[in-house]
Order: sequence, then C-alpha cells, then structure tokens
Amino acid sequence: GLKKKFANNNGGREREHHDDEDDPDFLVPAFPEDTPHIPYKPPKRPMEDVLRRSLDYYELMAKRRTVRKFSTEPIPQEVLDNIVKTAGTSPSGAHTEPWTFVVVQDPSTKEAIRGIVEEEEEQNYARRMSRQWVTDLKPFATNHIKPYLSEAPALILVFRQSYSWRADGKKKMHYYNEISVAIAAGFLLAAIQYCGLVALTSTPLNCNARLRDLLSRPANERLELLLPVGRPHEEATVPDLIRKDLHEIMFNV
Ligand code: IYR
Repeated sequence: GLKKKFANNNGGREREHHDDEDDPDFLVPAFPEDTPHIPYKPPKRPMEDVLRRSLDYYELMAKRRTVRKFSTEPIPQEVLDNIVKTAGTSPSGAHTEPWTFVVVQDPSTKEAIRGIVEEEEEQNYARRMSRQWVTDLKPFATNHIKPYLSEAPALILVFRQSYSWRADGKKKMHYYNEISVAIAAGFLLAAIQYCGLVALTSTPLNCNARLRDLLSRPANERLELLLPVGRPHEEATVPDLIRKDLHEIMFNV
C-alpha cells in the first residue's frame, strides 16, 4: 500500500527489504528519492545581451537547410562525440533519456544501410505512399536512390526507447518518450548547424526492423530518424523555399 510506496528511498541500489520484493505494491523510484536539489545559477546576462544573442541565434538557425548531396570529407570523431553529447543534454520525461544515437562511419555498414533504405523506399514511392504524398514531394526532387547514404561521412540513426530495464530488473517506463526524442533530435540538428556542418532530416519509412537488426539494437528501441551529416557537396543545391512569417506562427495574448 501507500505507506510502503517509498519505504526504500535508496532507489533500489541496496535492497534491505527483501520481504517486499514480491509485493506488487512495493514501489521505488527509478532513481533515488533522496536526490539532492542543488543551486542553479547560470550567468545573469544583461537584457541587451539577451536581445543580441536571440537575434544572432535566429540568424544562424535561419541559414540551416536540408542538404541531399554531401562531400565525402570525414568528420573528426570528437565533433561527432560533441554533437551527440549536446543531443544528450535534452530534457526528457522524468529524466529517462529515452534515446540512442548510432553513428555509422564504417563504409560497408553505410552501404548496407543504403541497400535496405533504397529497397524499402522503392516500395514506398511505388505503393506505400499516397499519390498525393508523392506529388507533394516533387519540389524536393527526392526519389528512392539515396547516394548520400554511402557518401556522407557519418549517418546518425536516432532510436527511441519506449522503456528500459532498471538495474534491479524492473521495467522502467519512459514517459513522453516520443516528444523527448523529438526535442533531442532538435538539439542535435541545432548542434550540427552551430558547428558548421549540414544534415538531411530523413525518416526512412518501413526500415525500422531491418536497420534495428543490422545495427543489433534491442527490441525496446525504434528508429525515428536517420541523419546523414557532413559538409555539403560543392554542387549541392536546395529548393528556394520561403518560411512562414512570424505573424503566421506566433500569437501573443
Ligand atoms: N522517406 C522518403 C520520402 C520523403 C518523405 C518526406 I515527408 C520528405 O520530406 C522527403 C522524402 C525519402 O526519403 O525519399
């Protein structure tokens, strides 16, 4: 019952109450209930600095574009480490951190991924996507042939964990895992833009099972995004898109 709910406040690291283990009502938090709360004092910037930084960051992010033709120039491992670390700073439901980033630089694995994605995308374009959907993609000049999957120096595959297993063997629920991974993907794209690289935000339809198997990911993980990352090819072009105006996306009350 309730009185037992938080009887063990050590987060299950040590289990003294062995009698309670079989009791389905015996609950302990996923991490310690006695986690200390510590002061948080980020530097207090003058408001004119806040204004300038808000504009600077907007201008940087407004230059981000999805690129579909990549240079093969390798990315230093440390850069990949840093952008994935940045993605890992994202907020998540109950701090469950429900993401896994698989970074593929190995040429034969990239080829294998390309083979799987091209095979599935051929079916997608031919049958699985609606004719309206395929028509809506015409301005983007995409098709099932994906040279960037072998040419980009790195592919970052973003997996979403809907649950995980605690050290004490209990199933750990990942609350809000979808939005948590979506936010982390936003952090990753922003990190890629800030450091001066480019990416293609792709969502390979129907590739989850085959890519999960190829990369030996467990059953609690699902592929959400596949991001080729690198420098743009010298001949890369992008469609001349226009973004919505502020008054179309913002309403002040
Ligand atoms: N996944 C396919 C199709 C595709 C779908 C959308 I929505 C896009 O914005 C772009 C492509 C592909 O990668 O070609």
